[in-house]
Amino acid sequence: MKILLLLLAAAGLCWGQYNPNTVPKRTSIVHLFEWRWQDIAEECERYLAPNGFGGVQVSPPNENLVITSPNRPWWERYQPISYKICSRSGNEEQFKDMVKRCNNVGVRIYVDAVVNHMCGAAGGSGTHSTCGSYFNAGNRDFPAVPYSGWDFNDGKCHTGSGEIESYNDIYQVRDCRLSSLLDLALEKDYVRSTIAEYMNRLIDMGVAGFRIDAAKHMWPGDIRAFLDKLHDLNTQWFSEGTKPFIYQEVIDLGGEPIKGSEYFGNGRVTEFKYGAKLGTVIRKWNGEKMAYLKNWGEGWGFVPSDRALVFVDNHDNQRGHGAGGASILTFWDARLYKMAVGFMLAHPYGVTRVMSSFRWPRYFENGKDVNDWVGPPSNPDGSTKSVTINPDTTCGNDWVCEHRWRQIRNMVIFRNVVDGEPFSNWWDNGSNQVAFGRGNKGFIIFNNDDWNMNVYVQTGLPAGTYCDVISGQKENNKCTGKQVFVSGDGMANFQINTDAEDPFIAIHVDAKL
Ligand code: AAO
Repeated sequence: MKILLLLLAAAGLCWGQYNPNTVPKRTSIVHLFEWRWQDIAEECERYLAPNGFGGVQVSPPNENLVITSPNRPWWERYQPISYKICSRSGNEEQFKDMVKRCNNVGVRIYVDAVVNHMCGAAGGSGTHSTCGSYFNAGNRDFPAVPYSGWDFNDGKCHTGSGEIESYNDIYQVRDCRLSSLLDLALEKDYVRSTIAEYMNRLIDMGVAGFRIDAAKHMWPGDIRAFLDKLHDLNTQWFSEGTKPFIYQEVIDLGGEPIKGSEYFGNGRVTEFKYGAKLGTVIRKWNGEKMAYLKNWGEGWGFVPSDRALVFVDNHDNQRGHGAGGASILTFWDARLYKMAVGFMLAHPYGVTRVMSSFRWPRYFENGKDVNDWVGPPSNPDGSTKSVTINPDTTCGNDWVCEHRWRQIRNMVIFRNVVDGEPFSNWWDNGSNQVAFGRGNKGFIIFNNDDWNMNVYVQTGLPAGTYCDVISGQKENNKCTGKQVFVSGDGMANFQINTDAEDPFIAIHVDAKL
């Protein structure tokens, strides 16, 4: 008995924070990439809360280098100059207002924490930063933090160039520069404390957790050291003793010595195999079929479900940065993309993140998008354009708002309805027609074959007439889409033509007529 209690106490002391701290029955995160704080605050109130979104991943809020060649790329926000809350998304007052208003309607805010490095070595010197703070990249001088030469890893990296030259050397990956970005010396208590102080300011404002950018480029123990210094969440919105949600960006597609599992002690990790494999399957590349998805999850060599943060695409691999390759599905391939996001949201594996993008003038030369750098929709003075809402609820000003697409939004709701229910009633035709349920709460069926589908399958659902939430939804007890009739034994007939606009159907108990 004593030993059991000791073990339980030890588990309780274990720092890792795997829970997204969402309100009950809200299960998904949306990444509102490059959105302004004011727009996010409004989106929480007018759309995310009413539609059951759990939280928002926001772009890095701290001061960054202003890059004019190319002209204000989205990636300048991954080059910190200081930890002042001051970026193209807004100032500190606007950030605080957003966190408060989102929390007040039960939508959490997760900050993208860029703490592995500062700006690039060739960032120059001056005040060309989003808040006008002076810095000198050449001298490693960032007085607005302050950091100086002592706080960087220059002496520790052993490659000739000072850059990561091989991902097969775990020391280079952690101690050298990623794409020339000045690498912070995270073994120093001063650096750890400075980072923790930045994160604590955000926690005190009401932030619910963090994406740890470039976590693979930091030693797991160094991350642990600054996480250990973090406050519990603000008790205005969270119960006492709640730790921030942590998900670490570790790209592990296999084939490199650094494994995602090394980071489990700190929190969840981004499972990049998920989107890369799902894209391959839905595109039917390499002989893959949806029937093989029967054991999706750990069965495919992914990290354990309770350690995974998953997504179909992210802000990097939707434009050829980072990892995942050509198989990654994005809004540019809308029909297949909706199927992939639908599959992800219906499947119990992992904490799910939905991408919400801006449109850019994608243009391929020799297989590479030469406009992969283009920043958010912006005005001539460089300020980010607001997100306008069209009468049909879609977004204007080149904001794509995938999270507002009916099929995706309704699957976010589906995931909430089936939360906690087991994966059940798998069916497949040995090819690309598959279906599965979530206990007796929801059911989804796909036809990704080149022929029509007409089948009777077991749904596990109570008898009744259900409204398909892909082709429409239940409104005032009427269905604006297809109807599905489930008989007393749980069986139902599904017909999906190969040329259907969206070749999948999803039903759940809250969409029963
Ligand atoms: C920009 C310029 C650079 C310039 C620099 C400094 O583009 O030319 O040197 O400024 O002036 C973003 C942009 C960068 C940008 C940076 C700073 O993506 O282009 O640099 O802001 O402005 C690695 C990291 C991963 C990182 C990813 C992009 O491990 O952490 O690269 N993602 C995060 C953010 C990202 C951000 C940063 C980090 C930096 O999400 O937005 O960068 O804060 C392999 C490795 C991966 C590695 C990739 C790419 O992947 O495994 O760890 O990701 O290479 O280098 C197959 C393999 C797969 C492999 C992949 C690509 O898929 O299976 O393992 O090929 O080779």
